[in-house]
Amino acid sequence: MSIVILTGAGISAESGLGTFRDKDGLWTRYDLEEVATPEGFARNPQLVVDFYNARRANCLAARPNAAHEALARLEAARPGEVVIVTQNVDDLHQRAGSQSVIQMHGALRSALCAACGHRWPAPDVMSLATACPSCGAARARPDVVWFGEIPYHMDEIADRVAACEIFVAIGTSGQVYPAAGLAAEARRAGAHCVELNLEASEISRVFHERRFGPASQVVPAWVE
Ligand code: BJW
Repeated sequence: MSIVILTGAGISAESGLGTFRDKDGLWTRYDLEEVATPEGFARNPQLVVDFYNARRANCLAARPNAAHEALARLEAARPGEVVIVTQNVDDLHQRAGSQSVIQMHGALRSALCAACGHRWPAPDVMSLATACPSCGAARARPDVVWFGEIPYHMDEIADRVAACEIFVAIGTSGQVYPAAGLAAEARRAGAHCVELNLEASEISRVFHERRFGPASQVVPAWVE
């Protein structure tokens, strides 16, 4: 049984990491054009690096919750059958024990050289003066996918979605593409599609089955 699990910010909400579009979400406090676009980074790189340094500090202090842990148990019980495609840049799935995790929007713990594309482990506090270990340029940026950039591993994700029998979306508002289109692709390919979310999302109608409530409750209940 091939199972693809798409996760979004809602799965990490109960670990204390903010979502983006909820009423107290990050995009109510920050202008996404300024902190999550290449143009914003070009205008004010220090603002963007500070934003991600604060997010990284929150992530370091956070712990996986019952939803992350349930997904790790699912994978352990079904070796080779489960892949998590996460939009999240935190590492809570990995810290819960999940091994098959694709981070389509990048990772807070990774730095990217804007000059040569080299990646390396990000320090807890990134600085614009950091030199790339490969080419030496001082063009370090957070290794995250901003609006207008192409998400990572899209070919592998498309293959896994086309081949899956069960597709589950957890804690995502379904407002950001191409992630938001994956459920419809899975359904077209014949998968049974399940939404686990606090409340109905933009794409709820795509799913065969919907369960609403906090991830720490609905995810373990679905897994067990
Ligand atoms: C709970 C809960 C609890 C709360 N329990 N649940 C017009 C139409 C269509 C597309 C476009 C368009 N104009 C532009 C586009 C493209 C654009 C896009 O989609 N824009 C939309 C805003 C319209 N997309 C892009 O630019 C992407 N690239 C692209 O399209 O390239 C072209 C291409 C692609 C593929 C092939 C070829 C070409 C890139 C998108 C990059 C997104 N980046 C961000 C920030 C970077 C990472 C970071 O800083 O963390 O990624 S934006 C932000 O949104 C972040 C997230 O990963 C992403 C998704 O958010 P998510 O996870 O869904 O969070 P929320 O807050 O929206 O929702 C939380 C949900 O949880 C809610 O439903 C709550 O109810 C729920 N919840 N508590 C369970 N306790």
